[in-house]
Amino acid sequence: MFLGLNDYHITAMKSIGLTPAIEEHAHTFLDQGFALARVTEENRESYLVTNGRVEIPAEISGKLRFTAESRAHLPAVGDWVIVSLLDNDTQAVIHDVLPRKTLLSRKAAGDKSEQQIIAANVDTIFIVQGLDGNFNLRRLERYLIVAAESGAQPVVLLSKADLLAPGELSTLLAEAKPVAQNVPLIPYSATTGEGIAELQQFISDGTTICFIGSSGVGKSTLINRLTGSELLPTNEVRTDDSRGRHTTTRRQMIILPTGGILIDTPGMRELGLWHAASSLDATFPEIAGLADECKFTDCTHTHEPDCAVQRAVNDGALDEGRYQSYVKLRHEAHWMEERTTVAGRLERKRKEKILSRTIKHYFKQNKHK
Ligand SMILES: Nc1nc2c(ncn2[C@@H]2O[C@H](COP(=O)(O)OP(=O)(O)OP(=O)(O)O)[C@@H](O)[C@H]2O)c(=O)[nH]1
Ligand SMILES: [Mg+2]
Ligand SMILES: [Zn+2]
Repeated sequence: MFLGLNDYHITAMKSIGLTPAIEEHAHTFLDQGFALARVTEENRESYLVTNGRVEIPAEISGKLRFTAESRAHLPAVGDWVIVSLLDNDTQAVIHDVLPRKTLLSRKAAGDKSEQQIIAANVDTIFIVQGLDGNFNLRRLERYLIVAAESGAQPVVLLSKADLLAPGELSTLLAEAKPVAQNVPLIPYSATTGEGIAELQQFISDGTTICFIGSSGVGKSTLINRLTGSELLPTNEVRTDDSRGRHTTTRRQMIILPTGGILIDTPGMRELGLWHAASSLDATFPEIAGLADECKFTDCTHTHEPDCAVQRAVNDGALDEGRYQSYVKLRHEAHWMEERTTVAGRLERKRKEKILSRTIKHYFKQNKHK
């Protein structure tokens, strides 16, 4: 039986990450006979929710669906939700989503300018990258920005260390270190077990950890190893390019009996930036520092004169690959913000107004000719 208000069990709730803030928010609802639960799985429009003891299917109430301003306002894995129970407490209806402490999201795949939530209320993000053909510093930068934007703490896990020849690991680590900056960087092997104890230090009772990374890097394999079971399906990667086969197809929360809450996610083909302008500078601190010395405060570091960033690239003080990556990501982040924020939309409107005035002016002048 699903436990409602009367069976609200604080220890069980804490094991699934309950915080004093959520408890506080939930109080008024609990007084009215609703129950508190956490979303553990999302399948299109249906969900699974738990109270730390039992997991049951749930659907969104008509009102919540109707009043949600966008997809991002609907529940996602990791959300704390207010539910009512039906059918002998075997089915729940979600009425409200409680305020989120952190929110891990990206631009939805495809052409739409829409936010897609990966997970909510995450404390730590395990960014998993393979030390095989998947190793790519430019991709790592992208993941670091998305993680920084979420408000959760990132940790970079480099999987498949067992596949490297002796000496190779130190070379790859030396390359990854300046990209990861202060973010912990842990090489490990799910096959031999090396590095596992080190990454386990980030897992503790009540903390929520979300695993992200390309398909085939070993997210589900690592979760299986941590749970000591074959709970999640895994699949071999293609030998020619180390790519995975998109084995995991949904976001799913796994609660470790030893404490800790893990969220497995499907490997991402593209990780488009949602709002990221503020995390960009945090991920590229050396470039942000140089930018203070550019002549123009809104310098894009691409064509402007007296640009300290371009100067540093020319002098060899700034890595060219990192510079190119920064320019590309900055452009992407600004483009998205112009389309999706109020301030951005106003700015775009202003530009369009100027353009339309210029066009009108041009036609007026030509008419008199
Ligand atoms: N040699 C080696 N192989 C590993 C390691 N970790 C995972 N693998 C293998 O990599 C393959 C892909 O692992 P998965 O766990 O399915 O990868 P995933 O990240 O969950 O992939 P998606 O679910 O598709 O996103 C499997 O064949 C694993 O056995 C490791 O540390 N070393
Ligand atoms: Mg998987
Ligand atoms: Zn500049």
